[in-house]
Amino acid sequence: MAPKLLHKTMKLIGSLTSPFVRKVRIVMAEKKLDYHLTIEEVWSETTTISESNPLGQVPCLIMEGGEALFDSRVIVEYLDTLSPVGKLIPSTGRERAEVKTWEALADGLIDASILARQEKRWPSRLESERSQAWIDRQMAKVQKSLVAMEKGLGDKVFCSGIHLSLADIAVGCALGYLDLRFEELLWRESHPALTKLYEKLSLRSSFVETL
Ligand code: GSF
Repeated sequence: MAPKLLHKTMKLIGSLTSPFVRKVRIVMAEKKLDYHLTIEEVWSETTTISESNPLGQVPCLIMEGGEALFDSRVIVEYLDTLSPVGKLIPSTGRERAEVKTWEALADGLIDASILARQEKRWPSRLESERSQAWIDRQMAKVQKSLVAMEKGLGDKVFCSGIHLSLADIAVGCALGYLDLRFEELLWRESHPALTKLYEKLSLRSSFVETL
């Protein structure tokens, strides 16, 4: 008889607006992996996220045996090993490092934009505690990252290599997050290559289903 554990599905703890959760969900969809999504409001007073992730953040993946994995980079790396379908991270060498650097850049853009947004809007901070210099510092990182991505993509079809990889997914999630929270940046105006990539990615069911 098969052990009972094998019948359980993975549980992803997350929110529908988190770009890091979206990255994980897109990877799940591209790799045709089954999971159960549990919505957690990490900013609410009653959140229990720290029982699974002491850092108090989503995404957090609860594997079939009950062990927790975080953060999103660790989760997607693990998921990519679960099935040979649509390999998203090259296994060795420069190609692997290149994809992971794209991911670091895209995640870093999101981190900076979240820091800027919290500085501006976090309700637990007094108006006098908000620093425009800090917001500007973070938004400069966002702008520089966009410029670097545009240049890195150039006239290629994908960010790295000749197939869809985690690099494209991570970049797509970063651009989608700017659309959601920083519409006023109008990033498309000066980034035609990224615009084209994003249009193409947006047609994939993995992106449509997680918008
Ligand atoms: C970042 C996760 C994160 O910032 C990762 O998983 O890649 N490096 C981590 N999660 C946010 C939600 S979101 O804005 O995507 C989060 O859970 N924030 C709550 C907090 O207290 O930081």
